[in-house]
Amino acid sequence: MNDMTDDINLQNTSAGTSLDLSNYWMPFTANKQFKAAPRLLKRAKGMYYTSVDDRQVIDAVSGLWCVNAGHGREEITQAVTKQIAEMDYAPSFQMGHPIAFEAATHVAKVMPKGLDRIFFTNSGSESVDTALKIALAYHRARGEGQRTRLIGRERGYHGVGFGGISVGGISPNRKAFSANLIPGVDHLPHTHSLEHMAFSRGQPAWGAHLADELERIVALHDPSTIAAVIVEPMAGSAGVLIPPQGYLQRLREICDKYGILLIFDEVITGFGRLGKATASEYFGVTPDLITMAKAINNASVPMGAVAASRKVHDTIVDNGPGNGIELFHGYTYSAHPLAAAACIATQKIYQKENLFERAASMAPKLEQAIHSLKGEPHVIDIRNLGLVGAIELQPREGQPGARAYETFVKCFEMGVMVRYTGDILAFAPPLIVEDKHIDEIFSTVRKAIRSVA
Ligand code: PXG
Ligand code: PLP
Repeated sequence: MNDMTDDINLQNTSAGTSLDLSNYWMPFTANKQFKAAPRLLKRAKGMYYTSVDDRQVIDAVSGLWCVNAGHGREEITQAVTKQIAEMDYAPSFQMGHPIAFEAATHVAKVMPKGLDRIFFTNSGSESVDTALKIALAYHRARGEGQRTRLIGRERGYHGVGFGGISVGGISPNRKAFSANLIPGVDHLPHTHSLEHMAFSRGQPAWGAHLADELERIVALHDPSTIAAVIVEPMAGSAGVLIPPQGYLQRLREICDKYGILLIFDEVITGFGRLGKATASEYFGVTPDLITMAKAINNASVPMGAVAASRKVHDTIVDNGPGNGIELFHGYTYSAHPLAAAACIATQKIYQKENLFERAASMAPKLEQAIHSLKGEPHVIDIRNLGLVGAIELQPREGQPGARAYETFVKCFEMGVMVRYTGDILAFAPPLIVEDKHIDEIFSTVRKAIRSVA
């Protein structure tokens, strides 16, 4: 019996009267700070969470950028319930089940033309490590096994696997593990500049030239050593960094020139966030591999995937042994039946309700609402693209992140759940959002910003 419990009295816990907060070591959370003043949710429907103290909290960030169809969708509940009763689990190594194939077909249908070979994982982090391994396997299969170098970007977030933090560019995520990051990685500069792009609406006009840094990196290492470049087409996690006009096109050109694979990490941008199925479609730039997760099944059951071009897939599979495994990679839960059932139900909702188009049609409303906060205290930038927005606050002297954290807590107390990173508040409401929800979100955020010193 552990007597180091940290009981807190809360109604409506499954235990009845009290909840012990000590055992659960929370991810990416200030555990001590949180447990001293917890923020707990117990229910969700549509645009709203209900907190354990029975307050309605509007979801301004789709959970964690993932519940794109809104909460509590009946069709998904039914599909998962039916599936668990019918077949709870089936292995995916040397065995298959029909709905895995069906889910892959649904996902392939909304990917850019030609990226229709789908490898399932259980998270964005796993998708990233999978895509990096596929890139290495591709070059090896075509007799260029010396192409091992991977290029990421500063301020990139690619999950928390060793591959993902190595190509990622978020310093606190790398620092404690720096001696053990995978070797042979270089980084492009990030594209964010307040000086040149503060208060831009949509894609900033400045910064396409930053893609040319790839030429410098290629010259330094020699193209024959480079396997892949991985970037988020729009960086979400590091604070909503919107690609300059022409930047992604230029990266594609340089990759093509040197035979380098281009990977778009669409874990956040996939499934309608920018108003198209993918950011690739939105920007008109087609990578060789796309990583996805989150909204693939409305985050109802953990699932991720990598979409590979036929060129990449066929090179690996056709060069493999006739009767042997072509790619030594996969997860126990790849294409888990519950995740696959949820994926199919989710994709049907997106299609039936035209949710990607809906995101595009709501984007101007979000743009207008968020930019109306220009001039509020400490606001040094506001940016937006599709159904994504960010407000950057002036950091408090010697206390980076404190001002945004306090604003985030205030918002939650006032009934809006936002996300913050550093001194940046991020917004990404479910694609079912209506005008009145956007008004509710930003009028509350305005009050919260005014109330924080
Ligand atoms: N790539 C990208 C581009 C992501 O945004 C991952 C990979 C990793 O996915 P998993 O499923 O392993 O977490 C992500 C995840 C935030 C926030 O608010 C963003 C993510 C996760 C948690 C919080 O910035 N993105
Ligand atoms: N560790 C051990 C001991 C295992 O047996 C396995 C899978 O069989 C794993 C890790 C990997 O687990 P997963 O396939 O869920 O990623």
